Amino acid sequence: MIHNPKMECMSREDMRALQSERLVKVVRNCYENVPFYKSKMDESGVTPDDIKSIDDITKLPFTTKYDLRDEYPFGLEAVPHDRIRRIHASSGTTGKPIVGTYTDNDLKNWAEGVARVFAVGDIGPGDTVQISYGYGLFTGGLGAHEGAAVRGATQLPASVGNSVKQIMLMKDLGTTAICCTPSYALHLAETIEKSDSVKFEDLKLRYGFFGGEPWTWGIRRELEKKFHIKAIDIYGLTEMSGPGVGGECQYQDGTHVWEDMYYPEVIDPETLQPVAPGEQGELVFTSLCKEAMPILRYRTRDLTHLIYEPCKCGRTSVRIGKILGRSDDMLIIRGVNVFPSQIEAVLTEFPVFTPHFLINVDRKNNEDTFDLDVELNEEYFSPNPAKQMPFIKPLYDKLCSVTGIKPNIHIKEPGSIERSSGKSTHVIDKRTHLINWK
Ligand code: DLL
Repeated sequence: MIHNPKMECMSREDMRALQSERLVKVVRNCYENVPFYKSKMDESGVTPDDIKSIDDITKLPFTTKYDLRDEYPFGLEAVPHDRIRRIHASSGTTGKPIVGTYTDNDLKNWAEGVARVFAVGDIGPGDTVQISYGYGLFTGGLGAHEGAAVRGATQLPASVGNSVKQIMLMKDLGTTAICCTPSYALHLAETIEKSDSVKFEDLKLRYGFFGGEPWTWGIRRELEKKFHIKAIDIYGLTEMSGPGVGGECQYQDGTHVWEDMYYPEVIDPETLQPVAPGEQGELVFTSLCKEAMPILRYRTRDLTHLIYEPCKCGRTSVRIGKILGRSDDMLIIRGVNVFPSQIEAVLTEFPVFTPHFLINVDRKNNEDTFDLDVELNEEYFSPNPAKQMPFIKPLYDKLCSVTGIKPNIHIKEPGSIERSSGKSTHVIDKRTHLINWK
């Protein structure tokens, strides 16, 4: 069902008018209340009076992760601090985290965005939503929690970890929807496969709402088949609120963006100009309703494309295609660009392998090395290299043709590649320590 037909099915014309009205307001608010935006706009020679409609958005300067770090913790706050009701933070790999602050209204809008995604699975009273995203500074746990509350569902705040207990609760408490990262869902599926007391047939699961990291169609197929569910992609980022900036509908053909709240653009990361409609580039978001910490033209570093064709579900919003990865995740190996999601897509085409993998990149004798650890499923595994060869060859050929580089493939024992309960790490790049910072 559609949670908010007025907003989700609004005509494009009315949506543009609403976005224009909201953009004009948010830009003025930023200019008048956040010194950071005032100086950025002054530097680029743009004033609030130049922004008359959503079409003027390209006149505005971008905001980057570095700006948020520089303004840590509250430099982007646009309301008196006593109006802040919640603070979250995303864990960066280095340095200070990115802080997200919320007024009452911001929390309400955030929960509304998540509720719209849950409504795709008709989640409501009578449903038990097991929230196996981390609770804490990460937005996944509490974000999904509040969205389930808006839908009137029973919230089961399981958080991450303790997988044996997770599957026991799933069975005993009659969980009907599970929310976690797709990599953790894979791990939960494995835990069930190994369990004597819980079987997939015992579960009442109908839906999975998976996000927080890129995942491929191969993983979707695997999760849907094993759990007997429909797997829905939920997208979001701390800077815009958290999960629920958008989500897939039942047709699973792109992620609907809740455009009344978050305005998406795709730009060429080199020229910073908008790409042609439908072309791949970097996703940029402007928050249209956020009070505590409005953000103008935030460069997400997520690489994707926008889909403008109307969707069969009746929602009129723009959709984003599957996220290829963040530009930060892109590896350059022997001069070739490779995304972990490409490796995952290839690997999941071969049912003899588990979907778990680890890419090891290093530099030896001035040349990049590319080693890929993969696991054969239990029934195919043998420690004898001669017996592994027939499985390696087709995978090797496909990886060479898709990525253009030759990997050294290593077969590992089933279950030996580390599993993650949150966002997964697929890459160890030892070359970074070779960078000369001087
Ligand atoms: O990951 C919010 C979230 C939690 C979304 C749970 C969905 C579910 P951050 O920690 O700030 O927030 O990370 C945001 O994660 O820019 C993407 O790179 C990635 N990401 C989030 N959802 C998806 C998705 C949360 N569905 C960053 N597909 C984003 C691909 C995703 N990547």
